[in-house]
Amino acid sequence: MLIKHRKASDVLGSEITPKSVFDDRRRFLKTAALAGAGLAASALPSLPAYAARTKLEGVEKTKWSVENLPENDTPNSYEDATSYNNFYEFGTAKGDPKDNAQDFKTSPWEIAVEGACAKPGKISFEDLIKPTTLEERVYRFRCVEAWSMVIPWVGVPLGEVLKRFEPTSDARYVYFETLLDPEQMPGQRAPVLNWPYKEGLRMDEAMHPLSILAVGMYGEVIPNQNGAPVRLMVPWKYGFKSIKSIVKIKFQKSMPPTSWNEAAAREYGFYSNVNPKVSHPRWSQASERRIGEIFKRKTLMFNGYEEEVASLYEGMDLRKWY
Ligand SMILES: Nc1nc2c(c(=O)[nH]1)N[C@H]1C(S)=C(S)[C@@H](COP(=O)(O)O)O[C@H]1N2
Ligand SMILES: [Mo]
Repeated sequence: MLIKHRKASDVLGSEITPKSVFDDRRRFLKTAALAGAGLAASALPSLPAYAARTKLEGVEKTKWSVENLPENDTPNSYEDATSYNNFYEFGTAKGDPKDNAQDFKTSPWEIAVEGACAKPGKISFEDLIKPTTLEERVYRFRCVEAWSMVIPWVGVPLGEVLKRFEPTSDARYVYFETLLDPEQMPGQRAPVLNWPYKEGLRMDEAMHPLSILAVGMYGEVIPNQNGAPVRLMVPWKYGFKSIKSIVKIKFQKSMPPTSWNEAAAREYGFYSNVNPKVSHPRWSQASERRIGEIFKRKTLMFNGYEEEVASLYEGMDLRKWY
């Protein structure tokens, strides 16, 4: 069994918040919102980022584990990674996903896999993590907004999962889709993006060993605000490619539409490789601020994974294919 619910004795004192405080805070937030009151966050009782944190068992270290990180790449705190998020289905402010996604239902969960493959079907969350070992991989994560984090993800190699469905030679691209459920996802009640959120990869990118389906962070299941129960993680691309709460995967011949490309084609291309030499139309991509640090650092080509992935793009004009 891979999932173990944490025993009360495993939980650090600081993580424990009595249910009554949790309920009070939620009531408090609702009331504050209704009253339109702009109250300081410090006035709120503290609440764990994830009410019932669940440990993942049997997570194997990899060559991308924390031991092998370059010295200047220290993982961000759990608090940073789970309270500063982009997940527009739960609101557009960085603190919204943490506040609004706590009751999001992530179990049972199924992903439909279809399109150009010999064995289309459905895969449950449990099936997804069963035959594969869970791997810990500490990856740099770079948002197009020029901030970054270093996060210990737990995931399964995307390519290994895709192979189970036996993609055919028509499978030149893979398309991903997030859940569409305005009842649970308040952000979807307004046309902020073309819902559901969509993303795509070229087949060789999807099969690359660095691409993972992440099911955990910091050794535990992914908190809702980070894309529970399963989200994509492609560390050499800007963060918006790492689509959250995936319910559909489709193999196809043509280049898939992507939400951000549909929203602003000039700003967000299909490839979205981290590239300090190609500016976003509204800001430079040459530097980034690591969350928790004061000074900016230089952005690395392919987010520092150049050695591993540069060959995928040999001969391509990366200004054209941004
Ligand atoms: N479904 C969905 N996936 C999404 C997003 C989103 O709004 N909806 N935002 C993207 C963006 S812009 C970023 S930077 C990352 C943020 O991931 P994090 O909150 O875990 O840091 O998720 C990406 N995946
Ligand atoms: Mo982003």
